[in-house]
Amino acid sequence: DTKIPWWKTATGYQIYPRSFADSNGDGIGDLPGIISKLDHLADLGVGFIWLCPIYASPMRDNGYDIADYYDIAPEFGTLEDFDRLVAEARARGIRIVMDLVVNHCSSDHEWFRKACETRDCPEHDYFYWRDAQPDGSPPDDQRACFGGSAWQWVETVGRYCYCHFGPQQPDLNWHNPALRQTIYEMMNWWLDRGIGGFRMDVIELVGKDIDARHYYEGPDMHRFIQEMHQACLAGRDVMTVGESWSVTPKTALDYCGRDRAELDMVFGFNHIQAAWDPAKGRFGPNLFDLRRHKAILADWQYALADDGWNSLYLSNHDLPRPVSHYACDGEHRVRSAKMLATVTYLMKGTAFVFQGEEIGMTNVRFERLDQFRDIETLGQWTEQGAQGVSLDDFIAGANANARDHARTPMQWTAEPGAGFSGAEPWMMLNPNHVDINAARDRANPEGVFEWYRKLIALRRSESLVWGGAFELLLPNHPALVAYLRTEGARRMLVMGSYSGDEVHLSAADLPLGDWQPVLANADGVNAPGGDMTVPPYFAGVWIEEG
Ligand code: TEU
Ligand code: CA
Repeated sequence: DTKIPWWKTATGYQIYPRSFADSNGDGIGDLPGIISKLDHLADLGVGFIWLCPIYASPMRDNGYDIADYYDIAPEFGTLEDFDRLVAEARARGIRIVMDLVVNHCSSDHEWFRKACETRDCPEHDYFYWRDAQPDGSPPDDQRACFGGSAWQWVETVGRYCYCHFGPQQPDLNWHNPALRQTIYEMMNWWLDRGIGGFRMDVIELVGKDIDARHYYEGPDMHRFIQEMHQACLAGRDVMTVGESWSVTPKTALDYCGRDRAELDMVFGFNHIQAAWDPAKGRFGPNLFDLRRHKAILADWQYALADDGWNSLYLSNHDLPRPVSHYACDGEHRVRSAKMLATVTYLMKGTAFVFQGEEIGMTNVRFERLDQFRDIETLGQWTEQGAQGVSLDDFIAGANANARDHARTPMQWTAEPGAGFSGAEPWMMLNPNHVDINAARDRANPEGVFEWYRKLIALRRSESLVWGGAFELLLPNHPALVAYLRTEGARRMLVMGSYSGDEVHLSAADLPLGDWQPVLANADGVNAPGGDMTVPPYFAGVWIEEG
């Protein structure tokens, strides 16, 4: 079917540039490093790269604080390197999707510098300013994501400025029409350079009503996204995916329904947040509940069955490593990695693989505060430590969920430096790179990489994957995820076990069919519809030709 847009059958690969490959021995990954690894991605079969921010930035939040939207951070390279990346990737059939961070910029951006000099310049209104209360305190008690008050006092203009994330990430005032036009111009400049689209950072935060303290999915969000679509996206063959921590299956089509002219997809986080303590967020993990997890994912599948489109992911640069988080990162690591990818990426939607996932990289065992680098981890320790949380408890929470896990350097080889860099990396390497690395995994036909390669090929070749209707099976089973994908008379059955023990199924548990095996990460397992003994972390895929 030629009407299917390229990004529906493609698999994306997310790169966190700082931690991917260092070409010049300064301990920091860079664009030439990425170019040198493009064959790894071409072998994997990916159709696009989501590149985390590479713009000029003081890097307080590793690039999610942009000082110049038209330039590349010097430690990452130059615009020439970027153009070369786009061209070299295209030569391998890979598009470059950029991270668009426009809810906020860096306090080093010249807009903010001007805005702080005087109230009487156009840039002053590019930010949200409010007066102090009579006693000098901030307008309200809103806390910033990375700790402290969300309000930063700027003495030169005698006002507080709203900063949702960190004190050096002032929020941009989307209610200023000139600012919006400036952003659209910048987006068009990158699109004209030949990029494949945008991943839009916290797009749910544009259009907020600061005074009503209505931040997420605020009153003007959809109006602004529609305007952006008209100004930049309409008529271009690009893909867009908006990050939204607040979107639910009920509101998803408001962003990506076909009559909306907004975005192609959203990244939702309902299933991630279900495993967090509502008050403590990621640093207060709750027990993982597979029944709840798969119910949420199934709700998303059903909500976007006929309109809109799902994004499918196991991790990203803000989340722990999936084998450690959901399954087993010890004895059954390889099998776990295959199982998680199988049940996630054969749902209906576009798959996003995060760097290192394709070789089954794991969490780190952090022991000391000085091993963390993330502004969120360090800021939250300041905040929670002051509230009486002990360092041991905090480190336990951070070991479960800190963003740092995703950011340890990519493990290419067993050598010192892991083939990532010849120098001391900007953040610690996981010591297990001696065993877990791309060179070793790729040399093994039973490795994780080879499984991902097959799965990604199946996503491209099998119309059941992009077109088949989804139906969750065994919704109440505590250890198995199973579902059907159906298109006409053909069916695909996907099953994965999240258990470290054997699981027994009887004949009535799964539909009987003429099931032909397509993929299995362990041998000797019966076809569905009969008695089955399911080995630990098993994954299987069967197709019935009908
Ligand atoms: O993340 C949004 C975001 O809100 C979180 O990842 C946040 O850490 C979490 O909700 C609270 O625990 C995006 C980017 O993905 C992230 O890397 C940036 O730090 C953030 O926006 C600010 O740009
Ligand atoms: Ca470098």
